[in-house]
Amino acid sequence: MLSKKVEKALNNQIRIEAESSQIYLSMASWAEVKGLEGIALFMYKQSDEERLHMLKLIKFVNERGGHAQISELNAPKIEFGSFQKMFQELFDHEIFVSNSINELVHVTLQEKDYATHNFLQWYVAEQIEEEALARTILDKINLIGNDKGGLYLFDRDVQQITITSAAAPGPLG
Ligand code: OFO
Repeated sequence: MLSKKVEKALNNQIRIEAESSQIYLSMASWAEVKGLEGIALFMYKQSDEERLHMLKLIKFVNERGGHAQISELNAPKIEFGSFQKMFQELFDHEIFVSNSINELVHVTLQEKDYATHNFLQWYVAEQIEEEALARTILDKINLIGNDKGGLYLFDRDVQQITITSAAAPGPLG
């Protein structure tokens, strides 16, 4: 059984994952309109993954006797300026999500809720991967600078990363 405090913190995380999904969906749409196919594919996939992160939390809360609440979300931005800025935003957002997961883990320890603590380890590991991936992409962006041909190759590279990671087991698998 979840304590009220843990339930509230989990519901807050459900909202954050849902908002993350919307932010990446908006990034995907922006990239698609700009003709950045590989980047769009990558962002659509990130968006799907965040939705799965959200669903996994919803199921957990309900299974543990709580009530997962589906709430109103903040609207994401529509314009991202440049793909460089967009990936920086993705990275910053993942750092924000990691901090939020850490806070949540902290609450479970305060409440001595070891079942939820254990469940959240999957998210802790996932955040390490997502931060690393975002960092790798930012490094590539710094390498290409403002080179047009570089952007073409970068877009294809990101597409390749998306296809490769799609072969790996997903969050519900
Ligand atoms: Fe990338 O954030 Fe979910 O966990």
